[in-house]
Amino acid sequence: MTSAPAAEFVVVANRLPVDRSGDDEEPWRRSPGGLVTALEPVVRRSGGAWVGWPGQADLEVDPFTFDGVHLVPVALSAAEVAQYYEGFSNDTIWPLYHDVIAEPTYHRAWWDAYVRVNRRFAEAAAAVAAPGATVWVHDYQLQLVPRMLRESRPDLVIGYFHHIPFPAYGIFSQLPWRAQVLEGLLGADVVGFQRVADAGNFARAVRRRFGYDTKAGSIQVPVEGGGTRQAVARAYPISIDTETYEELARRPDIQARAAEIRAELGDPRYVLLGVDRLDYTKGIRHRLKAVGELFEDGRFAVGDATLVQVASPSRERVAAYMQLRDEIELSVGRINGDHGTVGFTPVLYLHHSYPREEMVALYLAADAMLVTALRDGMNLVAKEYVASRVDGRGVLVLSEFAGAADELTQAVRVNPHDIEGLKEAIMAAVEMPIDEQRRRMRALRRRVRDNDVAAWSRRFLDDLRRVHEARS
Ligand code: GDG
Repeated sequence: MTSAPAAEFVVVANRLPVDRSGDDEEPWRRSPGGLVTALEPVVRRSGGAWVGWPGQADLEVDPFTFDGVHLVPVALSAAEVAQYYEGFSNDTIWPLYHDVIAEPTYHRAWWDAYVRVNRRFAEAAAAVAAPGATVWVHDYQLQLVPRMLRESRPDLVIGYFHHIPFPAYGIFSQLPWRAQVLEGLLGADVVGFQRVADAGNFARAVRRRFGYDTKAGSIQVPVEGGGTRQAVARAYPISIDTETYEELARRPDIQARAAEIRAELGDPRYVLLGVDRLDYTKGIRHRLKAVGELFEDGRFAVGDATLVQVASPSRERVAAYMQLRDEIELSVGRINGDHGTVGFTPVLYLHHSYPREEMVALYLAADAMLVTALRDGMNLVAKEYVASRVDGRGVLVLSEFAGAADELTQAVRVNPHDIEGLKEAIMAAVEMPIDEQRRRMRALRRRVRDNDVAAWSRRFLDDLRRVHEARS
């Protein structure tokens, strides 16, 4: 590996902000996504670096610069992808932290791989960080990195942001390696969460497990040789690049596409929309059940309503995801078989990914957006829908178990487990008078505009600086 320049700001995330393109001339392309949009400008401005996996097993690539950002690839073998990523990250931590909606699998070999890979990320970050640099570690795949970094590089300012929920101690304590994970996270100066409740769960777990003093999110962590160091656990609700969504939604071609989508659907009275990674946390089955029953009960008839469900392919080699896909496809087939006609499809199910332009056209075409997550760190789709409704119309139906519910209080709130309640909420959404739609949408849009992703990263990094300054 060529040696990397010393960076003042380093992002460490499971994935690099680029994907392999398959094109020899330009082998990398920028991967879409909110995190990349938020952090790339900060990394670029500071001449910083981004440490992450390039997304393919056994791909060894030297550090390189892309669009002014120094990228440091961390290679994973096929066995490590299976054990650290698909195994421990996505089949142990993911279900456990989403309140055991699916049963977590505990394998000691997966844990060993997780420790090994976390160490590799920590070493790569330590090698590229300048003296006293700020390192921002992201998400549940890398919970051990903050402590590993602090041990090897006590000079660094270390932040960690947790994108998914942090569960109550009664659930978290199942984890055989709970103490190591808490210690890992406590290596950070600031541990950021989506919701106040997540930060509270973390602080309580630390208190229960280690008996450390935790007051108002400030945790006193003992240091070697005596005394304590402050770590802060606080909520920083993540957001989107609001302006980009507004710009896309104002484009005449995208508005025309939205009209075309409605026409292609056969101009149903109501278009309902779901957009999710195909994941058991998203409540897709509950949503389908509710919509299916509305047809069953005769509250929707032929031509009344079409649910467009985009379910982008995700984690397809993990057994729980294969099973979920089968269940969803069975359910879609049943609803369409029972209630469809030659010219009318009650549920249009799309197991693909789409370009962002098409997503915005879908947002604009939908009378109601159904976000029925059983548990979700934030749910950016809810915010994207709101940002895209430059016409001030449309209704967001939002699960109270999504982090976004804390902020988007003008949405129609649902408990997705309550199928009757969900059906009523869908009917209320499609029948909502325009005036009320506008009133609610105005408040929702203000919220998403005032708290965009740039404000989110600023808030986090300002706090990180403050905590560090208070220490030195
Ligand atoms: C995790 C947490 C937290 C989806 N399908 C397509 C597509 N998407 C985009 C959406 C949105 C993103 O993917 C999904 O973000 P979410 O927040 O809704 O959910 P997760 O992927 O589970 O994300 C979550 C998030 O991290 C950030 O902290 O909010 O709680 O689980 O941006 O638009 N984008 C395109 N085509 C698709 O087919 N272009």
